[in-house]
Amino acid sequence: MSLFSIKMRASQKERHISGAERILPETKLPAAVQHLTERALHHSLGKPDYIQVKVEEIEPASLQYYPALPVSSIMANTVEEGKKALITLLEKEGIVHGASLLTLLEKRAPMRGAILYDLATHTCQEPDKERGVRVTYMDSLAPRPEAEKCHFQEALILATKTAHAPGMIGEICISDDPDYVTGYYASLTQGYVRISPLKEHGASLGGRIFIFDSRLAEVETVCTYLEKQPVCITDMALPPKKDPLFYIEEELAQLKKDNLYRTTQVLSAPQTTHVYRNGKEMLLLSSNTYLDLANHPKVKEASANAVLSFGTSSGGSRLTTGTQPIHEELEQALAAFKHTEGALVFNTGYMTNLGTISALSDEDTLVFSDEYNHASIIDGCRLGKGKTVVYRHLDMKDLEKKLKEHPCKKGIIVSDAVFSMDGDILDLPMFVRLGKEYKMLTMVDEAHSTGVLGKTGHGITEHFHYTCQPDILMGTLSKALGSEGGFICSSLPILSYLKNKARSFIFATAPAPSTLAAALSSLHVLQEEPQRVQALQENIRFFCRALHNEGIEAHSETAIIPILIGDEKKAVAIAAQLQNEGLLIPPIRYPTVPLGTARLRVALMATHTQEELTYAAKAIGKAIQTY
Ligand code: WAQ
Ligand code: MG
Repeated sequence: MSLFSIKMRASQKERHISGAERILPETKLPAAVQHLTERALHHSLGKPDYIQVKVEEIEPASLQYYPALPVSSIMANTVEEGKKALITLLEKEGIVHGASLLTLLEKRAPMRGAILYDLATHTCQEPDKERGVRVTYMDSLAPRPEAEKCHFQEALILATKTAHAPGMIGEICISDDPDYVTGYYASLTQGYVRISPLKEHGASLGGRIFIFDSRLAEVETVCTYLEKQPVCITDMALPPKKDPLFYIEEELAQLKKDNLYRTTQVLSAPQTTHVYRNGKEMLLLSSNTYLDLANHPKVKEASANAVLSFGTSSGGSRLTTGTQPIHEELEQALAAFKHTEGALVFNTGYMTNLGTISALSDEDTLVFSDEYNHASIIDGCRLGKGKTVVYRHLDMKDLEKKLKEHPCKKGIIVSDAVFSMDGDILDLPMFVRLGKEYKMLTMVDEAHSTGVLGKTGHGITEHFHYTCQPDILMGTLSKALGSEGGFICSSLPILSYLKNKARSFIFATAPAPSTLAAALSSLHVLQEEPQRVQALQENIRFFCRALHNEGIEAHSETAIIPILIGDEKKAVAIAAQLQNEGLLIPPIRYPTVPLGTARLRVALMATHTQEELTYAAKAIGKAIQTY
């Protein structure tokens, strides 16, 4: 069987980014080339502009096999202690001037290879002083985590090969990775001794010293072995595992450092314009209950009555025992409201998008998705088997360009009707036209347009005077409709398809009757009290004007009025000050919006008064000036 050595090296101009090597049979070569290339392309140091992949055949008979050195660890409290431990290990080897050897590392770094220190003459013998000696042609038979560089395993392979070099006494190693403070001493007599820490966090100091004795072997022999001899390590310890909580805590600490840490906060009182936080009354300016129906007497009564008539749970999936009369009644009402053949209700808006898009996106499908689409759309695309093409936000020219560039057997174009963090509106006529022209299914998420857009709140199709209709209208029951859940309004074949294929529909207990009764009642209220929609639209105009009077840029035709702040920390501080003044407007940050575009996301209700909105605009103006 032929064996090959494969080496990858990625660099950026003068800077080394990453490197790796393997010794593999021919059959594994193509996968390894692909893998190493991918690894080179996705390195935390950035994209390389030069990737070298070198493949050479090696003589199987020349390959030497060694078991990995036995591994042990020394945990020190300080770098000082770590270095002392290292010096003690060197003394056991008969090397008494360990401390001065260590200063050699500082003097010589950075080097790509190692210092070759001769114990007999106390001199450095590496032929290329600037580069040092580089150990190559090594690998292990044991499985390794392929995703990223594992410092420990790569070091153990190198250390085991090096320890078997003729005349070798031992090796000292400190990583040049600023965040990797664990180093080691390795020799045949003492094994691989990990020592942590050997340097301070953030220090770029790193290097290796190979200590050999020229009385036992000539420099040339050592170098030839290190640089040319293929070695395979036969058995290898898995990387020592950290306590699983370590990774959780590390990630949380990072979020806090980046001002991206979030917590939940209790609001007591129903979701309406005034709520209580920590016993203090606050004006709620960020709720999605745009028509203030979650606390409407009729809606509450309908929900309570549903509990009394049908109990507290639907008790099963819609396809087994979970369909009650209210499920079908609501679906009929939604279909009538959106002028479609039918409707299908899901437990949440998130599950609606997740289940619908993933069900429609099979291997042959391309999904074209606006870059600012809601996370539930993005996750639906990720879960689907098809590929996703992202087009620029609301840019129908870019969408058309991408439709041309990516011909496909089947396709879906999906967009929010009103974008949840920007409040801007889709150009539906153009969107539907492109869908027809390119034979794509069109899907529009009406989470923030139902009850908000159109003279009577029917949403985006009413907004565009019923001149066009996408194939699939998705919506939520949890926003203007004051309840909880999501729905699809569409044609009967599409709905039957979803009933059979959308896993978030099939494998979930159907929403409770009380939830659906609330939504159904909200739909009735919306139709009986269209003035709510007009009041909301008037509030939107009024509040944008009030903000302008405070010198704040704000435009919106929807209930969502973003006030751009930019910096995450600043957005958090401004929101905190507003909270002190009795205004509840949480800051919206990455990953909900792109980094550096943190914002206050004001969401209005039909029932906010003009006095309240004037007060809020003034307080926002003042807070922005303070920070
Ligand atoms: N041959 C000789 N020297 C090398 C080589 C090589 N193939 N690769 C790196 N060096 C030298 C070079 O001077 C680097 O600056 C230095 O070693 C450190 O290299 O058990 O990550 O790749 O968890 O940063 C130790 C793991 C990790 C301890 C070592 O080394 C553990 C590490 P790095
Ligand atoms: Mg390194």
